Amino acid sequence: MSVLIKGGTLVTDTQTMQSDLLCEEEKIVAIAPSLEAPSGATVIDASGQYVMPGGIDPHTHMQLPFMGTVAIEDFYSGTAAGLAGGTTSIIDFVIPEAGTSLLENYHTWRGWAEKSAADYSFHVAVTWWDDSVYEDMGTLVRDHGVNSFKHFMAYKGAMMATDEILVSSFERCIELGAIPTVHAENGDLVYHLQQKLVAMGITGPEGHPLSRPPEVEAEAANRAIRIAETLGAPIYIVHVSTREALEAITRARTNGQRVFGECLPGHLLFDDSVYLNPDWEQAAGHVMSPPFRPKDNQRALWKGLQSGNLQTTATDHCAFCNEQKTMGHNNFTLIPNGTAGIEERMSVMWQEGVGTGRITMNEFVAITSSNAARIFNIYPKKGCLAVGSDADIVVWDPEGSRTISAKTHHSKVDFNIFEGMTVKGVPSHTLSRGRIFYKEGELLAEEGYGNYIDRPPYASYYDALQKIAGSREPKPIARQ
Ligand code: URQ
Ligand code: ZN
Ligand code: ZN
Repeated sequence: MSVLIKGGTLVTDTQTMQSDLLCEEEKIVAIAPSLEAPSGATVIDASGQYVMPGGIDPHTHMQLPFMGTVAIEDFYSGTAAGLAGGTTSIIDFVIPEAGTSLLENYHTWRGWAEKSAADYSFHVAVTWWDDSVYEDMGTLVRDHGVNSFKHFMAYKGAMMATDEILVSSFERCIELGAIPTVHAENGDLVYHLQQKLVAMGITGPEGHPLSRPPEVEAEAANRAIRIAETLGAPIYIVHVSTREALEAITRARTNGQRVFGECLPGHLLFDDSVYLNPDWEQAAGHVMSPPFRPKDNQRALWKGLQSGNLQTTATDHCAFCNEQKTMGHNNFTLIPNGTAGIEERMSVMWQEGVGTGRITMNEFVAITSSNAARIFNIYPKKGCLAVGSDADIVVWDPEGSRTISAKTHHSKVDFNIFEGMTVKGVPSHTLSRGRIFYKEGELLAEEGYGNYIDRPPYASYYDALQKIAGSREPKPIARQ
């Protein structure tokens, strides 16, 4: 199966050039001007279009059991919707209930993801701690291609990681050459404010942002960054939504600390007025955590992307339909938290980023694909246009446009936070490992085509010790 992409302008995170690109057997095999089509090859005329690495969404939650229900998007429909939007890989999350085996949960999620239409990988959440968690993290890194572990500092009583868990897990990440990631909100503060607001009779969606003010994220982000700094761990902060959290990241990075930040298109576009919509469904449909913020935060986040202090965009695609959202009809704390976006991310970031001059096309590729590949150690297999890279490619029509609607999107959810938005800049073709699955408005996704992406550890602490002292694996730190 050969596909020749002719006449396009190749755009990577570092280069822009006129060239043809040939894919064969899942890989990119040639990048050069005026390539001849091998016999039987499919030829895509990319003249007037851009040829870019397929998007990588490093933060999704397909069919997540959460807040008493299950996210409606499954691994097939979610990855298929991603292909329709130009995204060719996702990194989802295994989120064990506290007290349950990380390894067993990993295998459960692997089973769910078998149906994926595009490639996928998993961050594994550390929601509790004992020696078995310590051991399972090692097994996951060594035998299962996991190099990142998630910590929810929010969601008290559910999956909240205490500081003690952060310290133990961050230390273990250092030993293994893995990167810790955090959802940075102070879960104790949120819980306290939620109880206070409900007791005051504030039970509608307007209570959601009031229970999670910017300080709640800023404190947690700074705390996680300082813990990582003290221990010498890298750290990745997911869905950064506030100026203050960005300031903490910027300070640390300026200080030479290895801190990475992610932001979502929703936090770049929407403000907290969405929660004041008199239409309950509209307001509840925007309930996600951290919440959409007062307007000045959006400007700060764009500057974070422009300055390089935020490196990736993701969607946190965690889709609940209107009926599920009504679980919190009388109490906003029970509204399942989450919004969708995997099909919209690339076009929204193109229009609002490149289209406005905020970012260059190369920076667009960096923040929608290559940076995530580099941070999570799958570059240049993913996030790259080079001979030998996976042929995950989006052919981008900068003149094409479409109007976003839940009526026409490919997601299973019946709500879209970008409803009615007309975006200029859309995929004309999306290829996953050399096969065309989206072609000029037609989605051709195939259930089960997606492969699991192994993500190797970074040079681990053990390797360093081995090299320096030739010492054996150090004893695990005695646990309380
Ligand atoms: O917190 C997350 O990232 C998951 C549970 C999705 N929900 C959300 O509101 N962001
Ligand atoms: Zn989160
Ligand atoms: Zn999430």
